[in-house]
Amino acid sequence: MINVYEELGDTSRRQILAELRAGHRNVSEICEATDLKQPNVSNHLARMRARGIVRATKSGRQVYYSLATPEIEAIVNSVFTQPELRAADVHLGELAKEYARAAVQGDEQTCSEIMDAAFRAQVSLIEIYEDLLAPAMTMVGNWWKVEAIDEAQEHMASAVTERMLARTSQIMGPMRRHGRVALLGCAPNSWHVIGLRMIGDYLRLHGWRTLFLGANVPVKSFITTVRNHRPTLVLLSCAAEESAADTEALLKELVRVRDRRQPYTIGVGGAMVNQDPARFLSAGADFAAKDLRSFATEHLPNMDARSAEQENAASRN
Ligand code: B12
Repeated sequence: MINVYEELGDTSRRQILAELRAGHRNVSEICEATDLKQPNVSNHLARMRARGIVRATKSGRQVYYSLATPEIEAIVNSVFTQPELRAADVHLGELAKEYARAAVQGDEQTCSEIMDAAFRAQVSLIEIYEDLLAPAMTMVGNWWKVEAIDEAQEHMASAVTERMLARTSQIMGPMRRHGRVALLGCAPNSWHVIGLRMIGDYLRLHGWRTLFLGANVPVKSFITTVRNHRPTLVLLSCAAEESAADTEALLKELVRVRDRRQPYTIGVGGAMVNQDPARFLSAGADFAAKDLRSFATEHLPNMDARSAEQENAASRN
C-alpha cells in the first residue's frame, strides 16, 4: 500500500517533490535543482509515477513531471508548510472526539485536517479507520440516542465521513494489482455503508478490483452483477435488525446461485452481524468479521493465499 506521506519520508523523493511544487520539470531540471544524479532521479520518478504521485507529460522529445492530482499537491504542500509529526504526537481518541464534533457541524475542512494530521504522523490506514473514524461515528450515534444532535446532523456526519473515505482513497493507491474482484453491497433496506466502504478501500489498496454497490440493492440486480463480474469475494454489511431479514434472504440467494464455475467466498460484517454472527453464518455466509482489523489480519491473508494457490493450479493445468 502506498502513502504519499511515506514517500515523503525519503530524503531524495522529498527533494524531488519539493521541486515539483513549483511546477512541472524534466529530469535534467530536477537534477540541477536537487544535486541528485540522473539515474537516481529517474528511478524515484518511475516509482512515484507507478504509485500515482507524479504524472509524466510528453512535450516534443522532453518528458515533464508534475504532481499527479490537486489532492497530492495539497498534501505535499501541507508537509512542507506544517510542523513534522510523529505517531506518538497524535492521540487518536482525542482526534476522534474532535472529528465527531466537526462532522456533526458538517465541517469538512476540520475533518480533513484531522485526517491529514494522522496521516502526516504516519498512523496506519487501519488505525485511522478503526481508532479514529469508527469511534467518531459511534460517538455520533450516542449523541443522537440522547438527542444531543438530531437526525440531520447524524446524516451530515455520515456524509462527511463518506467524503473523507473518498478523499483517503485518492491519496493512497495500490502497490500491485492482482486483479481479483471483490463485490461489496448491502441488501434491500440496509443503509449502513461506511464500514463496508472501509473494507472495500482496504481491499483496493491490497490490489483487489472492488465493485461497490452501496446501500439498499435489490436482490435480483445484486445477483445479476455477481453473475456479470465473477467476483472471488462477495461482501455484505448489516448493521440493524431492520435489515437483517433482507440480508439473510440475499445470502440464501447468493448461495443458491453459486456453482463450481463461480465459487466465490461470501463474507459479512456490521453491527448486527456482530450481535448475532451465527444467524448470518447459518444463512450462508462463509465468514463473519467483527471489524476491519480482524478482516485484514485473520480472514484476508487466508483468502489471498487460497486464491494464489488456485491461480497457480489453474496456470499449471
Ligand atoms: C451512521 C449511522 C446511520 C446512518 C448510515 C449512513 C451511512 N451512509 O452509512 C443512517 C442515518 C442512514 C442510519 C440509519 C439507521 N440506523 Co443507524 N447508525 C449509524 C451509526 C451512528 C454509525 C454507523 C457507522 O457508520 N459506524 C462506523 C463504522 C465504521 O462501523 P461499522 O458499521 O460497525 O463497521 C465496522 C465493522 O462492523 C466492520 N464491518 C462493517 N460492515 C462490514 C462488512 C464486511 C464484509 C466486513 C468484513 C466487516 C464489516 O468493519 C467496520 C470497521 O471496523 C450507528 C451507531 C453505532 N454505534 O454504530 C447507528 C446504528 C448502526 N443504527 C441503528 C439503527 C437502528 C438505524 C435505523 C433503523 C434507525 C431508525 N430507527 O430509523 C436506520 C435504518 C437502518 C437500516 N434499515 O439499514 C442501530 C442498529 C441497532 C441494531 N443492531 O439493530 C445503531 C447501532 C444505533 C443504535 N445504537 O441504536 N444509521
